[in-house]
Amino acid sequence: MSYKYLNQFNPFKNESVKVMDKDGNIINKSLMPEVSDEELLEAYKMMNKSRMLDVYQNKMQRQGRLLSFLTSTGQEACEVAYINALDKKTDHYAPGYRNSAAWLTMGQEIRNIMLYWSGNEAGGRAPDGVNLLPPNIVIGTQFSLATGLAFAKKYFGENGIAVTSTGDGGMSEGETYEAMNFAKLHELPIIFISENNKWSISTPTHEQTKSINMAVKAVATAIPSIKVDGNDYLASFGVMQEVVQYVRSGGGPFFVEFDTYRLGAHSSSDSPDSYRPKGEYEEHVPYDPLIRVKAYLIKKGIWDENKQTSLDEEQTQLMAEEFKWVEANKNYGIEDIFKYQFAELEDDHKEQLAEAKEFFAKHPNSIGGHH
Ligand SMILES: Cc1ncc(C[n+]2csc(CCOP(=O)(O)OP(=O)(O)O)c2C)c(N)n1
Ligand SMILES: [Mg+2]
Repeated sequence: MSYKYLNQFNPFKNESVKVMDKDGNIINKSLMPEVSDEELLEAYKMMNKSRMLDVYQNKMQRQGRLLSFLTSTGQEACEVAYINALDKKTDHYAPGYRNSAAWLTMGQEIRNIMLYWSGNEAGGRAPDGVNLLPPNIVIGTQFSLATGLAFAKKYFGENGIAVTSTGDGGMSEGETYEAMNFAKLHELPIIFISENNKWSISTPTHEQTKSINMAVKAVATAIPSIKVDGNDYLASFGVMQEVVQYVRSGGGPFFVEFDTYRLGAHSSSDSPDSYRPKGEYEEHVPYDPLIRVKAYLIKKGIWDENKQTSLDEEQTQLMAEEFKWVEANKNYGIEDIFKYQFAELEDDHKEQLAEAKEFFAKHPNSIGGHH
């Protein structure tokens, strides 16, 4: 099979796939993927939806109406692209925690995401028929879970593939290597992704690994890899389409590094101003993936500022409606915190449950409610 991207970019030379420049001009015509203007517009609207979700949740969190949450701001292009390249009926996605753009693209509901960040675990569950696992907060676990899914798919002779993603920090975690090693040993149908956003909370990438990039880390497991400009939707989508084809046709695992940048804080409880070098954020703002696709669509004559304003308003309105539902439905019975771990509660759990009931009976409006 001849490839446009695979085998053409050497991770050891730190080569990276790019199609568009930061102003939305196509700089590598031969690398342009097959995507219609309509499909690109849909992808852009999804990226924008994720951004509006982040903006809205941030406001709610600052008002004390949402617990801590993590944004995809700056990373929307690769997240929407890698999900759009899948067959959502047969493929499964095991995410981390900073993946709301990918969750939305899979078909997760806005209210579930908001519910999850309100402290209600039920929000981690995807609607029936959506092959999305709950967020994984413990770094690395999603690589093992996806490997298990891929193993099952191969074992049962199904056509689907598994996809999973972690950050740059996640690539320094033992579990990610273990999962990749096992997946390659069994030639499983799986795509491992690292969204390299240059930070692991307050640790810059260069302080947690000496590797020149994340893509080379796959090489020791014999998994082929590629590095892509993750802020370039067209490059990300094109590469993913080929990678999906490679894996689905029995090639075994593949690893993709998306070169991106965390434009926001690590979480809503963190202030990057205390550790991010002065000027770094400003340097990255022009590379915002939304600006790039928007500029491209405007040049094509299918987008303009009026349409943007209406879209922002419409999506923000949607967030407000969903959040209204969440505020009315977020609380759950205290028993829910205890009842899923053991068939029968242990004595100390019974004591804790009684104590919690007493506390909330006395303080029904305590901050966080039944979180
Ligand atoms: C196994 C494990 N160790 C430590 C943590 C604490 N922790 C939460 S986020 C984070 C940084 C992860 O950085 P990265 O993988 O680059 O993902 P990003 O947040 O940048 O998307 C750490 C160390 C954790 N959640 N799980
Ligand atoms: Mg990171």
